[in-house]
Amino acid sequence: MKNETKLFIEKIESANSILLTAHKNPDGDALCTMLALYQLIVLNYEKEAVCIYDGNVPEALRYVPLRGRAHFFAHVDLTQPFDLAVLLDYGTTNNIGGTRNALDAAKFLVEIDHHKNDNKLGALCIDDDTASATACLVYDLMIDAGWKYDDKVLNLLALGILTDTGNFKYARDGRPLRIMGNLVDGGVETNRLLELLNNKPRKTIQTEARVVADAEFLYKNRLAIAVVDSTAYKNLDGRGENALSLLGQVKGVEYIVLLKEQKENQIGVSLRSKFLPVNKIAEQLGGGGHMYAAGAVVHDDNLENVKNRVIELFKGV
Ligand SMILES: [Mn+2]
Repeated sequence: MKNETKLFIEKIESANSILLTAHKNPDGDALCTMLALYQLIVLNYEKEAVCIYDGNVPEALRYVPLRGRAHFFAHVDLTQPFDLAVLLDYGTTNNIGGTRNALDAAKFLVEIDHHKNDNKLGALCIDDDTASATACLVYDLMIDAGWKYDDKVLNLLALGILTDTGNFKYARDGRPLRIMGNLVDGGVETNRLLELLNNKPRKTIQTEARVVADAEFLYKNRLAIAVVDSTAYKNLDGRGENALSLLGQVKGVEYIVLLKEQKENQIGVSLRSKFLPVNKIAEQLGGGGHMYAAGAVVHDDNLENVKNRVIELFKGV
């Protein structure tokens, strides 16, 4: 057993109170690995843990196992410091949000993450920035620790992998596929999980379709750029993955940009690429991410300004 695993187990065993959280506006990997770890703690240590998040959980994740165990942080009494806190899949401190105070107050903080991060918060870091999903790290941890698990754990880990790799499109190596092989052998039904995620509100799909219909194509149609204005943004569920995916299916398109008017003076930029990295472009906008999927949040109240800036950054691609 790895030393990190041993230390983590010691901390779980000695803790009287445990807090679990992940990045704000949790995606499938963030929410599902938090809930999987919750269930592993319940099954193996007969202890309760408190799962909290900031922001919104996408509607598409409404029916994931144990969804009801994750609470909006402001609805939970966090006044007493927790003995142990675990922060999953957070990337950078900017992504933590309202759960930060409870993490800072905790007596011991463990982080489990697959993002590149030079400013780590955890006293114990179970990190691997080459992993395709945090779910892979929790799976490895579970095996290394010899923890018992149930179907909920396996399904949650499978959901984390499926969502974070875009159904393996963004798998960085063979590990997520090998883990999924084990999960399927353990009883996970991938078709059932993919159907479970088909739970978006009608207005979301219709908004995404409209956004795609109004997209512009630049640089010999290699760059597709689409805009979600503030009214349409209210209908979005998550990051507008469908719009990004549809635009990526257009012949000749290599880069896809989605600009989202999230609130006053805040424009979200999602970047996707088929061949060349886009994380450098995201960094130039103050964000970051993976080679083929990155993003940024730009503080500007003029959508056209941001759009022109992004178009300029793609010049010469
Ligand atoms: Mn992730």
